[in-house]
Amino acid sequence: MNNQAFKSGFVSIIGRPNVGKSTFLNRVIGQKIAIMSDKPQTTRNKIQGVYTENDSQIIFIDTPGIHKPKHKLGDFMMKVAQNTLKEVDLVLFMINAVEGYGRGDEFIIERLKETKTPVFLVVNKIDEVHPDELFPLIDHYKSLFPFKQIIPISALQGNNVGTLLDLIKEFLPEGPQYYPADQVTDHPERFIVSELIREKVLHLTREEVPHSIAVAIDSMKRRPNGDIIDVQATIVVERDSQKGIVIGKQGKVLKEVGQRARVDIEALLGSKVFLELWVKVQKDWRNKQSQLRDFGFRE
Ligand code: GDP
Ligand code: MG
Ligand code: K
Repeated sequence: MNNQAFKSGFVSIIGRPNVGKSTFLNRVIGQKIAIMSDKPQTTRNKIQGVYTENDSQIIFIDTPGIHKPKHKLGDFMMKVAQNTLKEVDLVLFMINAVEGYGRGDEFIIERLKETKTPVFLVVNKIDEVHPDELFPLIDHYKSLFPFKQIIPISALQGNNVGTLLDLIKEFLPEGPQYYPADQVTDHPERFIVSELIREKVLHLTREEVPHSIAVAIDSMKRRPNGDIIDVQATIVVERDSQKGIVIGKQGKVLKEVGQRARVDIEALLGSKVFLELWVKVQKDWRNKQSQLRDFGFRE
């Protein structure tokens, strides 16, 4: 009989864009719930991934990148991220072993110093560097902040990810099992669907459409006979020129977005999906705080 108490807690993953936060989360949870992209700041909302073992449960929060706010949306994201840091049991500060120390990290470390939450330094992408390069990098970070643990990993290949999970478990307080063991996310499916569509737009338009685009799910309903889910969504851009790019010549780009998104949404929902997409111009929406909520930005 195992008489050790159940452990559980909330873990926030922070780090500069593209260090591998979503890749890590996806590897641990084993399902595509956070959206991966090689463009920065794909993840704008909190996404919880729940990792359950028979003696523990880790609830991961993939926070928006902390960075110096340039406009209202940035401000809002910062507030979300900072509140998150205070609420969690542990923070994983992830860095990229290839890029090394950068000014974005300096800003994050300043924020970390403002909370009492313990922090692990996770050095990701070690598959891309020689071990000798790691030591000076780690020493540098050590001199900046009293990390409780320093763990080099490769989120992509899986090296040391198990070790990191064990260390997290050791650190968690005794607590209840918050979620059923088979639940990996408490995020509404609608949000994941909108992120899947947004991801396809970003991929297919390359650098031409900025991250300011948003996707709103207008309707998501299963047909009465049960075998098809109808999804209607609107892609919101800031300028007419962007609308043209998203639609493409003779609607080619939008059609491709729809086809690729549908495949992923069908996999997510386990059902045939009929997807309809619209594109709408809404000028300067980033600076309109009141509209943020409509697109699912929550505090
Ligand atoms: P996020 O912005 O921090 O969520 O970063 P992502 O998880 O979206 O990853 C950004 C890019 O880095 C993607 O192209 C990933 O495939 C890549 N990446 C993530 N982890 C690793 C890793 O351990 N090794 C390598 N070589 N690439 C990685
Ligand atoms: Mg991400
Ligand atoms: K990203």
